[in-house]
Amino acid sequence: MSLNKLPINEKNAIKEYYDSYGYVIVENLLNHSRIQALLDAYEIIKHSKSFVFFSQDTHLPTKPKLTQEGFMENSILNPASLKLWKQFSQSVEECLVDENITEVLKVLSESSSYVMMQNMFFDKSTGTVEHQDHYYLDSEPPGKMVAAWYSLEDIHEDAGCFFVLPGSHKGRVIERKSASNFSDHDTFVKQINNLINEGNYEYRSFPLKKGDVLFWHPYTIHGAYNNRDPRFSRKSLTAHYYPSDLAPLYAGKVPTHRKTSNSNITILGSQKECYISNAMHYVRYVANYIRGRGPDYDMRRNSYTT
Ligand SMILES: O=C(O)CCC(=O)C(=O)O
Ligand SMILES: [Fe+2]
Repeated sequence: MSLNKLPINEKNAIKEYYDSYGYVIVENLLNHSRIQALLDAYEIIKHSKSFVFFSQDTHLPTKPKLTQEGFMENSILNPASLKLWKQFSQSVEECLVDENITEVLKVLSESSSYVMMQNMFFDKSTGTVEHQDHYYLDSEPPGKMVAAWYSLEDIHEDAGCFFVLPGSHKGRVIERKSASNFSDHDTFVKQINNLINEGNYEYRSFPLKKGDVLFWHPYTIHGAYNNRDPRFSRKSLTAHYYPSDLAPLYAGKVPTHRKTSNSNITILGSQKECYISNAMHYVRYVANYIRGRGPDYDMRRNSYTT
């Protein structure tokens, strides 16, 4: 099937497609020089012996482990908050607050300013299990968050493509049972599988081109395939934004924000909180090493197949 990609000036078509299918691809949205600045900064940190980050796929503080081909095995949670790695975090942030992004967000959720609540960086596919983002994070009231998947290179179809299940945003939504922990995550994965079987949804996967951005709804079921050929990386960013007149779902206290170069986007968490959380990755890395502690949950599909 050919991919239905829309140019940024087709605003009505972008909104209609998103509302109908629960996702939309806007082609060539992200500036290639911003991508290059990020990839240059990444090449430096991935070889650094002192780089510790929180791995999004295994939910553990981790050091870079590279494949034979030189790609990092784990995805990075909140790369834009790694303030101890300034060049890298700043270049991630510049991609995620690009003015073209707010142009599309405005069309999709009819607000003029946004808060970015989470972001991720992938070098290769970690084979993300099927899920709805709403279980982990959303706006309050729910359903107004918009997620974005940024292609940082031309993605090969064997690279472990990102996929969505079109129309699944109109079906049932699975809630997290406890606001404060993810203890029912295994049940959630099973419930999502049941929804997929009941709804008989199609899987639509995306070998996107560098600079393309895919936006999706917090109720849309999505995930990523495992890599099928180790020669192919799948360099990508993702971020989740909610309209700034709303609150984040499950927020225990009034959240702090930091400003960005785009006056219409702030990011959850102050500069000081970023430094503290970055330093805590080192503390937890050492503590986990000593105590042999495991993760609270895991996002890799391989962890759920028997
Ligand atoms: O790119 C992936 O593998 C998954 C990303 C994702 O699920 C997200 O950002 O919400
Ligand atoms: Fe997701």
